[in-house]
Amino acid sequence: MNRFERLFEELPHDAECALITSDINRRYFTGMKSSDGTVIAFRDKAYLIIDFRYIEKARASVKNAEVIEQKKLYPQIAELIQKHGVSGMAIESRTMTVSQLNGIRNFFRNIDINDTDMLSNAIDTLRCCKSQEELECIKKAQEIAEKALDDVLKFIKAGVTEREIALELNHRMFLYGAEDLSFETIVLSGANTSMPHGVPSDKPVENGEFVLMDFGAVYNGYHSDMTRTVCVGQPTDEMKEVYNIVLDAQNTAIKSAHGGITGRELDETARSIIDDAGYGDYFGHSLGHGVGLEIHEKPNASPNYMNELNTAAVVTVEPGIYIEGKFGVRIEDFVILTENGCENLTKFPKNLISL
Ligand SMILES: [Mn+2]
Repeated sequence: MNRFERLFEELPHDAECALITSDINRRYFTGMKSSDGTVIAFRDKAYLIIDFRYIEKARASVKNAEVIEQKKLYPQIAELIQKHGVSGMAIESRTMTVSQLNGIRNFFRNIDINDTDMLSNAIDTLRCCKSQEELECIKKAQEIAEKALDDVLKFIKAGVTEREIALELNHRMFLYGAEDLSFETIVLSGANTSMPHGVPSDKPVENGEFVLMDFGAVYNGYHSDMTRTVCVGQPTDEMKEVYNIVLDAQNTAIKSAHGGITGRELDETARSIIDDAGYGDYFGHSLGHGVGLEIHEKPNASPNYMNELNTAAVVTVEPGIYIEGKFGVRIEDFVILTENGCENLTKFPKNLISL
């Protein structure tokens, strides 16, 4: 089954037509990256309407949709709607702007526009289940990130700044084949490590400090995400203690992860260990999130996510403890859930490293 067929399996039986307008989902369905274009999918056929800039590439690469060069978008869509004899069209509620929706309502007056979350939810459900092909890209993205970190550990020493370490990581990831960074690389040191999403500064790393690095590479559209916290010189007993609690929480969550566990349950496996150690108030974010064509996507491993995490979902496991003014520790791997457990896609060691 191709992705369009799977989409209509996921949608209610009376859904006749889906208008896919977001860049990410257009790429998901057609396999082609572009900054513009529209997919219109019917139960028996899908079309990609795309402008002159992309038409050559689209005709050569898009296999599961008929490629049409964009002239006047809405009249072209209207023609297809008429050809397929449908009376309703679902839109991507979560990404379409109000202005786009108004435009569509004004033009397609006789078409029933479904502006609920139905289509966005159905696409999310598909994207939660990674194919072998997608997994290969994610693994490659992770390999690139780990190779970069391997190099950068040799570069980290007292006197080097957070920004310099971040630049080195970025440079190495691009060198090893990243098409982009998953997000702006986070490198923090010393007291700055207590800010989960701090921004790298010109602060030099000092002896006896933690260095926290959260980063990822993009390969063929797919993201990776990992965090390691290392020490320059010797950590204090308190630093070691906190590190080991986070590591224990992280390992326990990975051991508990399997297809069918709810996001809340998975979060709780790690959170209870941090709670029991007396650091519950210092773990102020959720355990993890889905990763794929976007760095943050469904499903979530968080206290608010009551749904089951499906088999073949890719999720991060990233507990942390952050003590304001002192230091923070986060350790992040990401895993693919299987029926009986999970496969850890992150191979980089997690023992506390002193550089
Ligand atoms: Mn993450």
